[in-house]
Amino acid sequence: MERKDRTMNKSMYGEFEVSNELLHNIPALRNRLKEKGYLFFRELLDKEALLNIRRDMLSLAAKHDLIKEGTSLLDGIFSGRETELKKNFETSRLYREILDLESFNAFGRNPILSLLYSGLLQAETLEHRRRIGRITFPGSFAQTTPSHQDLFYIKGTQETYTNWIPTSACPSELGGLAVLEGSNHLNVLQHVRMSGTGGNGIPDDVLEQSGLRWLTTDFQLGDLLLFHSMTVHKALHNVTEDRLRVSLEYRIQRKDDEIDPSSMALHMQGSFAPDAKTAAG
Ligand SMILES: O=C(O)CCC(=O)C(=O)O
Repeated sequence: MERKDRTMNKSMYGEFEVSNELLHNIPALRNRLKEKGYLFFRELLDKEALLNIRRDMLSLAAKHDLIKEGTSLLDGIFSGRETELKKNFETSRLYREILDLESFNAFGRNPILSLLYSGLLQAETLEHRRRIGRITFPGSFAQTTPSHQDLFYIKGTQETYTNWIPTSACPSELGGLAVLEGSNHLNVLQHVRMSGTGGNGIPDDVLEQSGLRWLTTDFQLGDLLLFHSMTVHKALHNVTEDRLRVSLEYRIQRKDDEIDPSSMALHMQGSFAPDAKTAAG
C-alpha cells in the first residue's frame, strides 16, 4: 500500500505546540502529554553531544562510501552510491555498527531526559536497550516510515514514550516526523503490510476518519519530540537532492511496568547481514 502524500504539502500539517514554557510546571506538562499525546521542546537537548553522535554516525557512513567526497562530514551529503543498504538499512552492517556507538548509547541516559521523565512518570524509569540511530536517504520514498503506533512494535506497557531527536536541523523537506494530535485516545489500530521502514502501517483512510490533525515542524538541532506509544506518527519523505537525514530514537517507561524482552535487546537482534559485502553493505 502506498502513502498518498508523497511530497510534503505544508497546508496539510499544523505546527507542534512548543512546551518549553511549561518546564517549570511538571503537572501541566503531564496534562498536555495526556491530552495531545506528544510534547515538543525547542532546543532543549545538548547540541554538542548530538553533533558528536552525528559525527560518529556519519564517519561510519563514510567508511561505507556513502558520503560525497570533498564535502564536510557534518553536512551529511550523500555520495549517490547505489547500494542495497538504501533499501535494507535496518539489517545492514552499517546499522549494526551505529547501534554499538558509545556516544549514541550514552545519550539515552542523558540527565535532561532522565529528569524530565522522572517528573512526567513520577516513578523510577527504564530506558530501553532497543535504541535506534537512523539514516534515511534522499529520494528513497519507498522506505519512508508509514503511520503507526509504536505499541505495535514495542509491545509491553502502553505507558512507554518515544523520544525522536534529529542530529541537525531537519526541515520538512529533509523528512521530519509528524504526529497525529490526540491519537493516543484512539484504540489500538489495525496495522497492515505497507511499504516503508517497519513494513507495517495504518491506512490513510482509517486516520482520515478520525478527523484528527497532523502536526509537524521544521526541527532545529537540540529539539525533542516525545510521544505516547499509542500516538500515531509517521516520517515525511526526504525530498532533498542529496542530504542524509540522521535521527535518534530512545524509549522510556516506568521500571516496574510490563516490558517485552525485545525492548531490552539490540534493535533487529539476529537480523543483521552476516557480511557487508554480500548483503546490504
Ligand atoms: O524516523 C523515522 O523514520 C521513524 C521514527 C519512528 O517511527 C519512531 O520514532 O517511533
